[in-house]
Amino acid sequence: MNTIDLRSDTVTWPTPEMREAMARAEVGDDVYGEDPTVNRLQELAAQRMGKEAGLFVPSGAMGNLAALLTHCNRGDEAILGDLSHPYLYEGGAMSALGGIQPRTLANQVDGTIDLGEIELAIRGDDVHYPITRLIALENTHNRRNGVPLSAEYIQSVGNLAKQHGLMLHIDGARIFNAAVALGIPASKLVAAANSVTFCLSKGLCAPVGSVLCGSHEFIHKATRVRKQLGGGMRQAGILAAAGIISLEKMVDRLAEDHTRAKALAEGLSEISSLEVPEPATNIIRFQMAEDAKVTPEELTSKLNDQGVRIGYGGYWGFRAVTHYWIDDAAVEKTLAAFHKVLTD
Ligand code: TLP
Repeated sequence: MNTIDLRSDTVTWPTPEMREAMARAEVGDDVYGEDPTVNRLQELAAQRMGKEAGLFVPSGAMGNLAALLTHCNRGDEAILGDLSHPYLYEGGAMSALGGIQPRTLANQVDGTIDLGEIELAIRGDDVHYPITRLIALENTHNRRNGVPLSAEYIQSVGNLAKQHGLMLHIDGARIFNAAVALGIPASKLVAAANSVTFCLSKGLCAPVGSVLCGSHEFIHKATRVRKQLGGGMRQAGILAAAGIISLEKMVDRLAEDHTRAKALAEGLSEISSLEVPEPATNIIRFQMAEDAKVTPEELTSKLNDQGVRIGYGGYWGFRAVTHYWIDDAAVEKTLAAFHKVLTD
């Protein structure tokens, strides 16, 4: 990568090994279930998640939507965080395409939703009410600085869901970042969930794709929903081949991204006009003082001039995300670029 692109881990290019595997991939028509490489990826993904089956989908957004549409009927209510990705950043798809009503509850600083609040939000059996069908959690939590949710917390939400006959879905776009940060297998983190989506195309570097996992019955139904959404792909083994490398070779190294995020955050926090909380995984979110030398727009554009790209979301502040293509030298260069704009 020529620029130091910290806007997201979605910007990651496939590795040379992935490109080679993609070129060599054995393929078939995946709508017929005949692509051996997709089938292998789905099996591998299901194994890693401790679920019966997996379904390769083009994006994390489609994985979440397919899960919600599979679990919920029109008019049902889904409980999810007010800072969750499906609520904030997926174009209102659950309502627009599924007629599902989001019931948002506050995502606390640690990414969790208060258990008591969830319990209160579950509707009783009354014709005035929509039917509460599902609870969705996000791990790691993107808007909450990439914080990982613990296995214990997820288990307690799972217990609550079970007690009330609800489904639990996990948006695990970065579930392996959570697993690596907490030092436990991803399957343990999602054990209480009926379904989980995780992304291959973020820190794991694959060019395209996510996998939705759950029971055989759930995945059978979700496969029809994927088709309805136009997500049934044909010789998708070319993409799945990269995803297999993601799962086999790219998971453990996520620890390096976390270490570099800490180093970058530590360096940035030495700049007095920046307020930078310590990141728990690979996402750093920070704010700049109003009396800083430059405006937020000037900061991003002056960094850009030096070949460093970061995200800026107005009220939400700045975001820098470390990933495979950010090495130690890139961290150093980024810090030097910030100093040039803010302290020189
Ligand atoms: N997140 C993107 C943007 O959409 C904000 C990013 O750059 O972080 N769940 C979570 C928690 C996500 O962070 C994302 C992508 C998705 C789902 C959707 O994945 P894609 O982009 O593959 O549809």
